[in-house]
Amino acid sequence: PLPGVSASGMGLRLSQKFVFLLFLSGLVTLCFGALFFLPDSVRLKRIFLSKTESQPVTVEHLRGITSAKGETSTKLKALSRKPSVTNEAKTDKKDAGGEALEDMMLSSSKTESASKDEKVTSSSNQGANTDTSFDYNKFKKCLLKPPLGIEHGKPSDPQTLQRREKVKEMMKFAWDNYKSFAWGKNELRPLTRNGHIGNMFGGLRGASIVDSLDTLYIMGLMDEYNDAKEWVETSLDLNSNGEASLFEVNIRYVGGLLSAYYLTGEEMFKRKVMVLGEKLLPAFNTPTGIPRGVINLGSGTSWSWGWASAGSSILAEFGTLHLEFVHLSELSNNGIYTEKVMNIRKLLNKIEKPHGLYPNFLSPVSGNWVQHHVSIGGLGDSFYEYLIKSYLMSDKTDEEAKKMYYSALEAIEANLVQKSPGGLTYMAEWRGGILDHKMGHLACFSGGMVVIGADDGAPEKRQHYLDLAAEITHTCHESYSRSATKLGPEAFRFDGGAEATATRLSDRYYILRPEVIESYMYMWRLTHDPKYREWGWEAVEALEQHCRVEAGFSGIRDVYAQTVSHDNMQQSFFLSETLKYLYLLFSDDDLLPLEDWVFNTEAHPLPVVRKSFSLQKQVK
Ligand code: DMJ
Repeated sequence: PLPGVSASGMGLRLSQKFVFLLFLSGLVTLCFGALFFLPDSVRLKRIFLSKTESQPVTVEHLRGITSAKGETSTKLKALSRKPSVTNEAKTDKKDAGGEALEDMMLSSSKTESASKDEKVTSSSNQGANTDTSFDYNKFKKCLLKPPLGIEHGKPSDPQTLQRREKVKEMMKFAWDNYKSFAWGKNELRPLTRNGHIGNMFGGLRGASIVDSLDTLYIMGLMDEYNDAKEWVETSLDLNSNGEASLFEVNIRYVGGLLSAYYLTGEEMFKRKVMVLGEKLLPAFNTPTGIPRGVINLGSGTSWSWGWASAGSSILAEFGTLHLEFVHLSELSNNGIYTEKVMNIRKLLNKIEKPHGLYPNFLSPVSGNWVQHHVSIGGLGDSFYEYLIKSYLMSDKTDEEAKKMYYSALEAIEANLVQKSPGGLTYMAEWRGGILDHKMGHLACFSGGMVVIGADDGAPEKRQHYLDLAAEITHTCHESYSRSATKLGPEAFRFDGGAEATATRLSDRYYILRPEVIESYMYMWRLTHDPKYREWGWEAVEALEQHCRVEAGFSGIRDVYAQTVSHDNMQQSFFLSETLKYLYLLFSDDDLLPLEDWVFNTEAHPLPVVRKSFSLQKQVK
C-alpha cells in the first residue's frame, strides 16, 4: 500500500485529507462557473441556473427599486447618486447615474413586447393589473377626438386665423431669442441677452425648453420642437444635486415631459419623466406623508421653505401633485405615486377645516394647520384647481375629489366671494376670520376653474356657477382695462376707494402671467361668447406694445406707468401657458378638446384616464 494509505484506502493523514477536499471543492466551483459560459440552450444550464440566470430588465424590476413604502432603496440611491469619476470622465459621460437608470428603462421598454404576455404580480404594485406596459397606441385609440384636431384646430374665420398666426409668431420670437441667448439655461433675460438659472429647479436646466415642448408641437413649429426634443434627449441632466422646489419641478418638468410624451408618443420623454418622478418620492418621507417643499434631487433630503411658518408645507404645493402623480403611476404601472397623493387627500379629509376652508400652511410633522390664512391666490390656488381637474381627469369617476371640490367651493362662496360697491365680484383673502379685500393676479385662474366645473355641479347650481365664473373673469379683465398698459397688476384691491386696482407700489408689476388669459380661454370654450376672444386680443396688443423688447418678452414693473420699466425676465410660463392659452383661444375647440385633455397648472395637457386604457384601478 502507498505510504499513509491503509488497505481500505481510507486511512489518509489529516493534511492529505485537507488537500484533497480543497482540490475537490476547487473542481466543483470551476465546473459550476463553467455553466455560465455555456449557451442558453444547453439543458444542463437551464436546470442549474433557472433561478439565477440574468433576466432582462423589465418594468417589474424597476418597480422593485422602490419599496412599498415609497422609500427609495439603496439601489436607486446608488444609481441616482453622482458617479465618483474624474472631471474629465464627467464631461464625457455626464448624468452617468441617471443614464444608468435610463438605460435600464430603455431595456425595459425594449423588452416590454417580450414580457407583455407574462402574468406578473408585485406587492409594491398596488392597484395595477397584470399588463405591465403602457400601450401608447391603445391610449390614442381611447381619445374621443384626435388631440391636434383637423388641421391643428385652424379657425375658419380669417380674422381669428390672423390672430392665431400672430400668437404663433410671438411664440417663435420668444423661442428664437431664448435659443440665441439663453439656450440650456432656465429662462431668458431679454434686455441683457443672457440666461437665467435661478434656484427653483435644483440644478435642473432648460426649464424654458421643457415648458415649451408641447406649445411648439401644437403650434406646428416642428423645427423648433425638434431642437427642443434633441436638447432634452442629449442634455437634460437629471442627475443634478441641488435644492429644488418639489412643486415647480413637478408642474414644469414632470408636467412638461408627460405632455410631450402623450402628444408625441416619443418613448424618450417617458423614460426621462420616470427617472425624475422617482427622484421626487423621498420628499414624502415625513411623519404624515405630507411632502416638504424643498428636496435635494441628488440626496433625496427634503426640508420646508425657510419662509413658511414653523416648518410647514404649503397647500398649493403639496396640493398640486395629483394630476402628474396619477400619470406617473399610469405610465409605470406602479401605484406608488397615486398612493402618495391619495395619502395627502386622506389627511386633508380627516382634519378639521375652519368654516370648511383649507388654510395655506400645514405641518408635515403633526398634520395640523399652522395658521389660518386662506387664499384662492398665491399659496392656495392650484390646490382647488387640482380637485376639480382630478375629477375630470379620472373620467369623472373620482367622486371623492368631486365632493371635496364642491364643498370647498361652497365654503369659498360663503366666506370669500364678495361684491364691490361698483358691482365687481371678487375673491377676498381670509385671515383667521378677517377679510383682506385683495385679489391676486394668481387668483384669476378661478374664472376658468369655476366654469370647467359648472356642468358637474348640482343641477340647480349650474347656471349659478356659469355666472360666477363670468363675473370673476369680468373682474379680472377690469383689472387689466383699468391700467395704463392694459395689463393687470400682481394684486388689486377693493378697499379705500379702490376697485380692481393696485394701491401699493409693490403690487403693480406684471410678469407675463397667464391666469387672466387662461380664464378667457376656458370661458370661450364653454360659452363661445366672442367677448373673450376680444379680451384675449387686447392682451396680445398690450403684450406686443409693452412687453416685447428687441430680444424677447419681458415683464414690466408698473402696469400703471405710461413709460414702462422692464424687469428683464422672460418667464418660462409665458411660453408654456400665456402663449398656449392665447393660441387655444384663437383655435377651434378640436385642438386639445376638453373632453379628452386636462391642463395641469402650468398648462401642460394631460389625457383623461379612460378605464379602457388605464393600467391602474380607477379611483373610487
Ligand atoms: C405658473 O408657474 C403656474 O401657473 C402656477 O400655478 C402659478 N404661477 C405660475 C404662473 O403665474
